[in-house]
Amino acid sequence: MFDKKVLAIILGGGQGSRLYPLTETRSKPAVPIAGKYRLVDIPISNCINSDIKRMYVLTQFNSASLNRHIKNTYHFSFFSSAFVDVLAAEQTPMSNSWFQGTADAVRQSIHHLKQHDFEYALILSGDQLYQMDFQVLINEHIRKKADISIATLPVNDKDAPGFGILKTDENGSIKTFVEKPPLEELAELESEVSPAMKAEGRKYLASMGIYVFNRELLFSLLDDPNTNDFGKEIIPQSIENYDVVSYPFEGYWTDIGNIDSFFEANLGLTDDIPKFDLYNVDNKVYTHARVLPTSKIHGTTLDKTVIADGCIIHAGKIERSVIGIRSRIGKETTVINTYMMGCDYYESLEEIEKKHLDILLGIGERCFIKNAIIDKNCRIGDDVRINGGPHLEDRETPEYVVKEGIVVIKKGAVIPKGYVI
Ligand code: ADQ
Ligand code: ADP
Repeated sequence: MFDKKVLAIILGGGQGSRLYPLTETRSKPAVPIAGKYRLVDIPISNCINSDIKRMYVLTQFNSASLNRHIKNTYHFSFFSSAFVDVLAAEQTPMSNSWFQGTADAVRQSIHHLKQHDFEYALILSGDQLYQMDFQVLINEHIRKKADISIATLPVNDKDAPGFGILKTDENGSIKTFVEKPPLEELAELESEVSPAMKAEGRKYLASMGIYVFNRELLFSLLDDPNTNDFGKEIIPQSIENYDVVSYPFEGYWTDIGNIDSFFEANLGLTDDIPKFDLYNVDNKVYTHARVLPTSKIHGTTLDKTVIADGCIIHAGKIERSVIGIRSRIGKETTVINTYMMGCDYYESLEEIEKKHLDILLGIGERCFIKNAIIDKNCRIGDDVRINGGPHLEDRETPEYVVKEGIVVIKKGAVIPKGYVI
């Protein structure tokens, strides 16, 4: 059984350019995180844990890996009407353009949404790391008889210009909403926040991009073809005419829409007590259940490191790193501050011999890898040195990209023996 009042719509990504090159060959929801999951597993798991089991994932780019992941992972009973479906930007007789923004993405999928019975549309972003019980949000929306509810979180002045910032009246109704305000407008947007938040300098209420809309209101707002974006148009216009209510949230929440925040969110999982709890049995994060062997580690000093299943590791030292499924790391190699996504498959000895492969999948021997993201299926030869950090300038080659000091090795790249970055 599940909540039949709610239909979830997960905004899976626009161009995905901020996560490039991780989105070069796959859509954003399919980007691997935390060694064994994909980005889309986070909002989907939050929905499942909240008894919401009808979900559409809207994406601009219909990658094979996203479809395979969803198809292989989320099986609901044959007799249930629960589903997770991917809706990719498609050309229909009504429209020949791609999604122009978040609201336009929902508008272009409206014929799919209208086929379902539901009272509330729960609209979620696909690139955030958090755990939230959406039932509490929906119940508050109903209790307050709101037209639209927005989950909100206090942020500091450094982060505020990146969000929709709002102010409420004493009942929590939103009276002011400015999408991405410039620094000089911030003074007028301060809110009363809890003493704990104030002490951290988090005095602006930010929209988390998590919305509840009453069904008919959503459809009527989308009737106006000039409203392409929730943050830029729909929400600022709606606060004039409808009761738009803030749902305050103070748990861990982070946007993982760019390389830097994606990197830190992954490495944050290696902290003693990570802010994002993957070990909570009441709030499981679901993903593809693979039948992989346990990981085998030989002669390696491990510190603050998370290692997924199916790895074969002979490294000398691994520190503050996340090592993904089926990773292979050779002898005397050092890996520091690195997210290695792992591999989709193993290479058999026959294959290696037949194809005369001299650089194998994974990381070779005597390498030094620091401040890097290594996408899936990479081959890094022996004696390679990758030393990421602020001393490196942003640049791109066919094999890798440097963004804000983080070296991102592209999916399937081959880094020759002895190469230095
Ligand atoms: P942003 O995150 O800047 O601000 P946006 O880039 O439009 O907004 O993305 C919202 C979500 O929708 C992301 O998950 C994105 O990948 C996805 N998305 C964007 N365009 C899409 C498209 N055409 N098709 C499918 N998915 C698409 C928004 C709000 C702010 C709020 C922040 C919170 O506008 O008010 O503060 O989210 O992160
Ligand atoms: P996982 O959920 O385990 O990451 P995926 O659904 O991404 O798995 O599938 C792994 C992909 O790798 C599959 O499409 C599989 O066909 C592919 N694959 C398996 N063996 C090989 C190989 N030898 N060469 C290239 N791709 C392979």
